[in-house]
Amino acid sequence: MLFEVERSAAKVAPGVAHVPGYWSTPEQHAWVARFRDLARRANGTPFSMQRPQLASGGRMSVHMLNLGHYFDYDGYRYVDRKFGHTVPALPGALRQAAIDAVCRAAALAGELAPWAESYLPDMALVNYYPPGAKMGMHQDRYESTRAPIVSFSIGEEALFRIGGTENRNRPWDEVTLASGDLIVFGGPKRFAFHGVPEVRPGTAPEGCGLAQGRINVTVRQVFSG
Ligand SMILES: O=C(O)CCC(=O)C(=O)O
Repeated sequence: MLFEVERSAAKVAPGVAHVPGYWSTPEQHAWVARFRDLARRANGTPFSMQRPQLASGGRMSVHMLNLGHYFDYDGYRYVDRKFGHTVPALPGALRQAAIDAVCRAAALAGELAPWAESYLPDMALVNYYPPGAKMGMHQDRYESTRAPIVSFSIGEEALFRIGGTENRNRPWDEVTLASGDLIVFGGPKRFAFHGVPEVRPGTAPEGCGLAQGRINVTVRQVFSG
């Protein structure tokens, strides 16, 4: 890049806060190692990292690993067990990282403040974007609480798009999510349509643990505590 554009923590929209560089490079590296290990352990179970089959018949281009609860596309609901296997646990450190992240985000977007004291995440979705993968505009609407979605990114830069709650159309806000960035959305944007139309090849920073592609982790509170 010829010019570095300064990126600072900001309120993107009511209920949406972005904190660039929230995780340091060593933290990103450690999380990538942890997610790889969790994915390896889930191999051979119904919860192995997989590209979900959509109702339309196609498969998503993103590979997903569910922790804490499993979002079953066969029924569009969260489950804890399948075929006699239990969903891999949500690591305590990830749960705590998400709680801390909501506090940080609430300082930027006051609409998130009610959750700073009460957020009890119980699920994480680890998304791996191989080169060329993207995610269409969708709502996260199968959780039974209105708790914010906490999203951590590692690896290649992505364009994150967040619009309204009615449909997939404009107007929307766009934010570049770089390695280590945090974005939290809740309050009036909790059920906003959002997606990732573009991941920028070759932008993963050295030392983050990923040579190519991108990991995004969304931490959620599916059930009330
Ligand atoms: O990859 C991202 O930044 C967004 C992921 C997402 O929208 C989701 O997991 O629902």
